[in-house]
Amino acid sequence: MKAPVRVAVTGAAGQICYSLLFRVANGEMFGKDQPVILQLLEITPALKVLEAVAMELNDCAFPLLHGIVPTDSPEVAFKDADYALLVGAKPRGPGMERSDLLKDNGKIFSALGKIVDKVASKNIKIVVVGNPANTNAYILSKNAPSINPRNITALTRLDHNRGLHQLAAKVGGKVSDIKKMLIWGNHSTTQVPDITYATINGKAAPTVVNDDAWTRDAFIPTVAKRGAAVIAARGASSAASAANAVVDHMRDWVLGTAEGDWTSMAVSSDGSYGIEKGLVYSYPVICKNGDWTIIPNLPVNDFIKAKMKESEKELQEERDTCKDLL
Ligand code: NAX
Repeated sequence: MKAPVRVAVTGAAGQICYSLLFRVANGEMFGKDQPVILQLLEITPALKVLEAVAMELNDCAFPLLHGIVPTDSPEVAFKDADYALLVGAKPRGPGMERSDLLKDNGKIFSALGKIVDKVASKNIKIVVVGNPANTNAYILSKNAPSINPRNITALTRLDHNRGLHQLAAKVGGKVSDIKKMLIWGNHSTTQVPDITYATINGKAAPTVVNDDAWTRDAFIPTVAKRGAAVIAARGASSAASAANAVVDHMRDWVLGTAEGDWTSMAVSSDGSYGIEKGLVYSYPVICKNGDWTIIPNLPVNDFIKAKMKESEKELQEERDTCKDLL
């Protein structure tokens, strides 16, 4: 049996974590031979609910779950953590401007960054889920200078998975027939879902779809605004599908992407595709041996390029709003 890995999870008593934690404890994220210790962080008023989550986790009797540490102390939650799933964030309240949300959540992530820098494993792999996810990851990275920025990512896998479903539904196929879906940019409505390189049973998706107007006017906005559509239908934001995407993101990063496919991850830009270096931007990546590589030199058409720039601009604006936290 392998030694257990320590997984810090924030917002652990919230909606997403109520799906996520059980799947991590069941071996779906790190493999069926990898025990885990869950180090669960919540704010103090949510500790009672967190205790109940811990009780339920224990009552599942997962063989791979070697320990649970529920706490309201970030120092305890991140101590020696090998992985971090950063879900906890403040939701946007009534009358709150996007810039207020940015600043409030930015404060959470700058504080967490300093603590990660101090107490976590130097090889920690982090995925940020709490919104605005890309900019929160950027802020955390700037406040954790001893952690390689390559190890601090943000979640766009839910958008990627939403794209797979929309494309499969359009052609009456299965999601498993599709490879090389792609989300560029920010996890926001400026994201750029792109099927240019996708294949369906090995055939070029744009040729199979044969409907550029659908791709431009239906596919892109439907995927980009799917979060709002779920809120409108459910009265709460996506939870189980977000948890599933976190599992997919981390599993692929740690255990590798499938042969012949890639995935979408928001990672620290190396300047690829003309995007400002250091911004946390969603790219197509392959993962191998616990590391990711951006797919280089894809030919990008002018329509997509313009949209990629818009998303970059939004990320630059978000970053500038939070300058005092960097
Ligand atoms: P919930 O409000 O159900 O849960 C959030 C939890 O975080 C709460 O229990 C709260 O007490 C806790 N929390 C707040 N501040 C904290 C702090 N400083 N330290 C530790 N815990 C803290 O929200 P949920 O539905 O679970 O969503 C969580 C976040 O995910 C939100 O920011 C949401 O916007 C974001 N999402 C991101 C997605 C993505 O694809 N990147 C998709 C789904 C989701 O919208």
